[in-house]
Amino acid sequence: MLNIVLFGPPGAGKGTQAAKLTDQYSLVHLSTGDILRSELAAQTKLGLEAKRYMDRGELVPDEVVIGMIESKLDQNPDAKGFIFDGFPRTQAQARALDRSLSAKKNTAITVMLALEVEKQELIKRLMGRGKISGRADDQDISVIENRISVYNRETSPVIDYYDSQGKFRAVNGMGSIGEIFDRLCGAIDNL
Ligand code: B4P
Repeated sequence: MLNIVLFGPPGAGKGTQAAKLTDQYSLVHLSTGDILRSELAAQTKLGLEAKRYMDRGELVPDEVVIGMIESKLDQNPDAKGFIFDGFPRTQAQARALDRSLSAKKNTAITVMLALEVEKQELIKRLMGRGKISGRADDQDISVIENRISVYNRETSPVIDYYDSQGKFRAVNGMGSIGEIFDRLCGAIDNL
């Protein structure tokens, strides 16, 4: 199986590139952000609970997102591989993902592809999306700044977790969507 962790700060292009990689490599795309937003749209208890964190730019508790990913692994018995977009965001999530992939699928993460983007570009992209998406967390500069701080403090240590396993690859996330996609495919095809 080809199992990719697509990593990077908010606005790095994870969701954008994950959709293209899913088509290219016939993978199942699992985005915790998308799952949480669909729970919220359906007004489920989980979605309403998660909204309190998302609107402030904070991480939703580990046990909530780990449970969501585990049920998605169960719902995709025939997957050729997975692309994890926005997950794991903490080392506890990374450890849980390793355990679940091993126990449920007898497989492991193949590679972590980490998109690197300058902070001013992240803010520009997120504010741009906020104008059309209606997402509360994309429309307020202080929430965007908090998401980037939370990433630096709580999420970036996940790089060390995969680096220690020899699975971390940095990818330049500046430039056009097509250029970045070509870089990601190059990194995968070179594995
Ligand atoms: P996510 O939905 O994962 O949101 P994100 O990181 O902001 O989005 P992404 O990185 O995918 O967006 P993209 O760059 O593609 O998370 C939202 C919230 O959910 C979190 O803050 C947290 O509260 C919660 N959450 C999610 N997962 C969690 C977890 N595992 N644990 C705890 N909490 C969790 O796109 C951004 C914009 O840039 C788009 O408009 C796009 O069109 C544009 N863009 C992309 N590439 C571009 C390029 N090359 N040039 C110009 N624009 C580009």
